Amino acid sequence: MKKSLILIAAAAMIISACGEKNKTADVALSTMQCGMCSMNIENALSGLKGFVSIEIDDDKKVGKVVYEAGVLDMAAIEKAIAGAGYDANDTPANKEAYAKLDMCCKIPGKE
Ligand SMILES: [Cu+2]
Repeated sequence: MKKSLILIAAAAMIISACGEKNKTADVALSTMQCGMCSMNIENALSGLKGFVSIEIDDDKKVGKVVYEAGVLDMAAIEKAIAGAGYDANDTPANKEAYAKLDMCCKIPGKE
């Protein structure tokens, strides 16, 4: 009896630890234009320590990002996306990175 209680407690600890570890957040990607932008953004994040995944809705221009809390935070995620040439929430795109984007990835009418 005592043994099974300990096992249950251990399992509960493992489950809650997993739940705490990964955080999911939406990031507004208002300046992205096409599927290539999604790839650029994914590439920019893939090198970050603590990055788990991002699921980008091209139509809504929103990314659902999963990351390890305590290792990575939203500020670093926004900075990496901005560094790839895209606005991320309220963090504006890096101008030099934006200038290097392919034409299809630029905002129509904005060089
Ligand atoms: Cu694009």
